[in-house]
Amino acid sequence: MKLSFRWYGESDRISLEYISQIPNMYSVVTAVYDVPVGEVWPRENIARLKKLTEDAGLKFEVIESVPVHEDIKLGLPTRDKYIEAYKENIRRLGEAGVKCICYNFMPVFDWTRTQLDKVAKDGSTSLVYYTEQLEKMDPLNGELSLPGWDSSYKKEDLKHLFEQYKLVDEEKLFENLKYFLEQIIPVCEEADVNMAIHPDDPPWPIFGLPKIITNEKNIDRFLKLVDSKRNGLTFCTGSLGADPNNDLVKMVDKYSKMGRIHFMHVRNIKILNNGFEETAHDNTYGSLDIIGIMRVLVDNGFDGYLRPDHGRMIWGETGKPGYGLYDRALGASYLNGVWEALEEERRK
Ligand code: DNO
Repeated sequence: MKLSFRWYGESDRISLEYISQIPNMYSVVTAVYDVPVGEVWPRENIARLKKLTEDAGLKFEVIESVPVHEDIKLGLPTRDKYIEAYKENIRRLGEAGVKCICYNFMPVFDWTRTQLDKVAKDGSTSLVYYTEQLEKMDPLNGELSLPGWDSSYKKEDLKHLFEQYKLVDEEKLFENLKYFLEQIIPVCEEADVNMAIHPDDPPWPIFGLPKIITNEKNIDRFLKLVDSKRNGLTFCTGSLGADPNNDLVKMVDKYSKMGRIHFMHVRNIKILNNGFEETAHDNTYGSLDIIGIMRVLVDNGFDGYLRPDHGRMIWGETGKPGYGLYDRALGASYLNGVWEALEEERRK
């Protein structure tokens, strides 16, 4: 596995130097952030990110994300121009040596939590999702601010978007995803780039919007939409793991054997009756079998990218919810240690 770490570009408070000091760190995971969704990324911006990364001794091989324009998800006639721009981004990133592009196909919202700073007994804070809090949230009242949330939407645009999504159910969303994949995957073959879809987080419909990358059955269907290795997954344990019906070890085993996992997001969560709480990465802190997941990856010779996912805020750190340095670095080190131990065990 290639250990990697998300970096939000030059405005990130966490320096590339710090990231490179985490043992065994291989690649950054980053993106061009100052270009609106649906537009082509200037070559200079890509080259700059690459240079900064490589100067710090890290690889520039994973992009998270190239966001998909809503018109593509909605299947509007205007989608073709946005798909053309997407293809151009794939080509440009491929030219710059990028091997893996993470993206998602979630309507309107990226990942959703109901509270960003839930204090635990030890004084750390983390992101949580409680059903009763979600029920009180109204995405149309103009006050909602979520971590994965495009804050450039105006209240009116949002209303319109929600109206448009009334015509899009799961079937339609699958159809629109297929249309998109059929056009971009051939470009990926030429550009030597793997696409890695991020599951829906949480893996169930919220605010009446459809969700499709949620469980094994739907992921099987997704992989067949275009049956090419280039059409693969970001397997996010915390997202899929929020549904206790998802057998993560089985799924990781199956999809890594198929060579369809290009990117692993590993984190732990504690599943509750009314939602879930993000915890430290360590096996005993949450409900997920992190060691079991790592074991099948080692057994199957996984050589894709793997990153610690959201960290808690600890040691007084402040910053982007889920994306501080300290707890993610602990997570990286923990995952690296588990990996080394499992590999060692296998060699004996
Ligand atoms: C959350 C992330 C997601 C992910 C996108 C991929 O922390 O895992 O925001 O980057 O869904 O497009």
